[in-house]
Amino acid sequence: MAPAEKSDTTSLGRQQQAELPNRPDEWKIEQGLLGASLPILDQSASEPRYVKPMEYEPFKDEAAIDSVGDRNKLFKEEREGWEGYVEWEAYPDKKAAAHKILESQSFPPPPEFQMGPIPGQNPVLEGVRWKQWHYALGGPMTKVPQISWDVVLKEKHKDMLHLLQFPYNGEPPKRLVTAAEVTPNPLHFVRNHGGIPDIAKDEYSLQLDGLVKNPQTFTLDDLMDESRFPRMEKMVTIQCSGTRRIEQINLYAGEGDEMINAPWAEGAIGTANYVGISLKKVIKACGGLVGDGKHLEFYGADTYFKKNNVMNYLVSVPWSKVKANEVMLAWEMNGEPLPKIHGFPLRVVVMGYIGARSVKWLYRIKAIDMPSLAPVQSQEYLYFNQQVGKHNQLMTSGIQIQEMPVSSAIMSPWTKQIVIHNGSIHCKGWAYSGGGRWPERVELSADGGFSWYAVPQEALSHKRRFAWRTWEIDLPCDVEGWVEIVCRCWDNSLNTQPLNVRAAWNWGLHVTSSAHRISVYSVNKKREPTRKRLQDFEERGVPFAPLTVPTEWAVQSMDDYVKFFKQHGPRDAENEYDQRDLGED
Ligand SMILES: Nc1nc2c(c(=O)[nH]1)N[C@H]1C(S)=C(S)[C@@H](COP(=O)(O)O)O[C@H]1N2
Ligand SMILES: [Mo]
Repeated sequence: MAPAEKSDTTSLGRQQQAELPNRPDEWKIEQGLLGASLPILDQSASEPRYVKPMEYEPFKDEAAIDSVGDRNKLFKEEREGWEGYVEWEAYPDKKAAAHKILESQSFPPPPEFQMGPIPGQNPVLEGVRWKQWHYALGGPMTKVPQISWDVVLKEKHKDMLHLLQFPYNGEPPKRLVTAAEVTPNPLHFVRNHGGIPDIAKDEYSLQLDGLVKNPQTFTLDDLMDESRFPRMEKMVTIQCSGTRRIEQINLYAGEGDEMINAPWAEGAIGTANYVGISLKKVIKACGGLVGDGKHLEFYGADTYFKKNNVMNYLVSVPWSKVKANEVMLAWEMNGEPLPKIHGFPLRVVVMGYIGARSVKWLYRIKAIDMPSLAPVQSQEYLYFNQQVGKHNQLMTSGIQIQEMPVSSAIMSPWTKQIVIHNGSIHCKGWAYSGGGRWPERVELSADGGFSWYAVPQEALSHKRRFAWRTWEIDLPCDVEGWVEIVCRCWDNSLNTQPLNVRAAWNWGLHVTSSAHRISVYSVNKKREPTRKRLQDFEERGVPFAPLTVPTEWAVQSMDDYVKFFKQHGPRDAENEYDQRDLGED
């Protein structure tokens, strides 16, 4: 166990409080720009008290760590040809050894990027703790962070925004999110909770057991045998429940996943054509479910860390979803074998559900009688009531997120952008609804959500169950200056989006389904005076930006100024009768 944090609290009399010295960044702290450095103000006792934030104290019990034995043997890779795959679920003793190693030392705390500044670099965050967890376990785990990053560099587009280097989390930049209706593989977002296993296709097999009549093991060739399992090809949108989380973070900090939550923008969503088979057929090939079999638990070969425990990535979906042929085992993505980073050689694609259920590097499916008890299902991806937070977060007070609600986002223009236009602002984006529902209408507002224009049908991409629709619109905007552009979607069940982030805000920072809002500085050239002014800037060779730098030359002559007041009367109103008429007193 880590040593208990020193109780770092100070009880202060009123006089003492007033005499506390300033810090160099006092102004920023006072203004909430460095919330993480702000001491907690405890007013619950008779005298107020400050509680300082936790401080990191490195410690390491070498003897305890050494006592677990040779890590190369203990954590050796489970199967020939499966690099980076350590089986944890079948070996409680191995889990206990890993737990002992992790508990016998401390690791750096997660960086505070929500209530403090977010680094301006790519990768944005490094994932120091996960790297150190892997190095601490030792054996084959040591090489996993480097191998995973090499895969990123090889398989992903050079312009990906790497939100977290390890485990890798990345999304395409806005200009590329909806550049095509089908996301090219190198641009599809990636959400990993651990390293990327490297599995040889010929050594691959999938175990199917638990509450099925005839447990079986299938090779990839078995699964690809069309005489046994009919092929399925489907365009599917996978959306991470963390999509657009940055809007919630910008409003209020929260916890997100226990694994540091990636500050996702609008790119944690992607659409691809998958080829594979329906899991239902594979369950049938095993003689169907028996007993209380109701859920299918998927096992991913990567290693997942949670509260000093080590495990494989496990989640489950209900049989009803499988029975509807909405759960696919896929080996092909957009005409290519699955990229390593997306789960090669086989992944689950659960249509219309949160991305977390679409398990990559699938090696086992177990039929069970209730939703998986594994932490990803029971402790993560919960949608809490807003009063649930750090101190009162019960697993059972959150809704386990499955079907994604209706949502949408504007990819162009960008928030805070100055847009010069001819009376309408061209906007682009995506809209999506989970659970097999689809966007029926996408609407935009240029006045903060008071009046709405519908995207014309011909400017929306094709309508499908389980896929997004991309859209474009010329949004009428006569107004100049700051305007708030808002986007919302109505799905085929006429569900729509809450209008502000607060309405959807939750401690886990999941499912930012509120209408997407951006502020844009509108310069409408259709107005003649504006057109002339801009022409003036151009002729003088002076750029319009930066917006906040005053114009160097007068836009109005002094003659015109005087003329105006002559014509319209002076600035101050005169009394109806002259004061002097009242006399002195
Ligand atoms: N084995 C495994 N499967 C996984 C994950 C993971 O970390 N490990 N992440 C899940 C989450 S949270 C999401 S959103 C999707 C993302 O799929 P992608 O990386 O192919 O875009 O994968 C899911 N499947
Ligand atoms: Mo996710």
